[in-house]
Amino acid sequence: MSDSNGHRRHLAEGDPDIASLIHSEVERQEQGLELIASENFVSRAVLEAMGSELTNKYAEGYPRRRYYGGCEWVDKIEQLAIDRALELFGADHANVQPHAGSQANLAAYLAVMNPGETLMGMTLSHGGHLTHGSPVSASGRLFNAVQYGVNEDTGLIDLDVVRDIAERERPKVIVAGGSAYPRKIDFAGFADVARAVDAVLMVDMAHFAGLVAGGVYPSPVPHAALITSTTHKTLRGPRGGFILCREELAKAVDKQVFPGMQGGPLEHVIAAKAVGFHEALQPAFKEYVAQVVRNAVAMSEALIERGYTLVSGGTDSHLLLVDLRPQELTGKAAEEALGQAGIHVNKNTIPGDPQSPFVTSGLRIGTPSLTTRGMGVTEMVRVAEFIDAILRAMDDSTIERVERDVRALAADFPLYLEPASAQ
Ligand code: DSN
Repeated sequence: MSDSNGHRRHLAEGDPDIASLIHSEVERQEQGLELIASENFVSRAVLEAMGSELTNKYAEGYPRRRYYGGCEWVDKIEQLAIDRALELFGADHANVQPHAGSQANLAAYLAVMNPGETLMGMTLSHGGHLTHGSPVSASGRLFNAVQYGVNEDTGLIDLDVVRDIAERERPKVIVAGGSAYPRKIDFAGFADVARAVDAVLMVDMAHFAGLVAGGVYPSPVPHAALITSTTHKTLRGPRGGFILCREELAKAVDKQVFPGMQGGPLEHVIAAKAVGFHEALQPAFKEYVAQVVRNAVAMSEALIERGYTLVSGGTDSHLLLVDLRPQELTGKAAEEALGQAGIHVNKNTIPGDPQSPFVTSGLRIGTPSLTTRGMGVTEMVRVAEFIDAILRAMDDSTIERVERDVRALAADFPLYLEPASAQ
């Protein structure tokens, strides 16, 4: 089999244990159906850049302003990543060094506010993110975190409520964006609220960055002074983060990433980010993200037809959130049963969830990964049928039957285990 292991023969010889475990994980990805909304499958080009010798290089500082010698090539690589990020999103300034989204968020906050000042973000249980002020994250410990949520009846952000909270709390930073909000966010409306209370608007576009890049989701760039993101979700680059900002914040952002938050940048990952940005600049990427959204809508409709309730009634992005309360199921039980059949989703709290975050009443389902494999609307309807069959029966024989169907469908859309020359 000419699979990814064929590209890792040194690892197979030097450390067969790790090589074999990686191979098993590649097989899991290949043979299952990946519906975790924050995941995707990178190209071999991204994998090669990430696995390159650039990992050997220390390059603290920024292109042409480093604290180490020998940075002439990594300077060019990092500059290309910056230039491509700017071309893709049209911002004034980009910092491509954050190791992940959490570091990007903390650095962005610290660029415009001090510990103890007020940070306002969407609560995790309503679709926000840990780093938007959750008490268990550094963002909730360093800052005076206040939270807004969605309307529990509609599942939608109510900007009048956001404005009321902002007027009462007078936050220094307002964060828009989240990890389980299926609808488009009104960035212009958030900017109005921020302006009214003299706050800085920051948009965390990690989940929908690819959709923004491909023009199927509104861009926050005209509205937010600070934008943070990861590169590995809908954007389909390597695991990592980046920050975009207006020119007047450029110095502060760079200073808070390095030396504020991090030491040596991961230049191998930055090279892979550059490759991912390059891929996202190609016309085919626009078609890809348009299909991601069509697939999410198709999956929503197929689930609604089968009697499921979706938070906000559907989606206009890459993800949907199923409220399992009418089925009297928990997210935990559903995630486990689907996982046994090779359908990978994650349990997720829904607005007003009576269950704990370890149990939950919801499932978050995303279409970026299956769309990367080339699946379309027809396959989404089949996957909805698989999900429905399992959630209705929740028994071993149904799980075994669906697992066979899952494997057959996955085999029709090969990923990494085909000959390298075919990709
Ligand atoms: N943990 C990611 C997600 O799954 O949405 C966000 O960082």
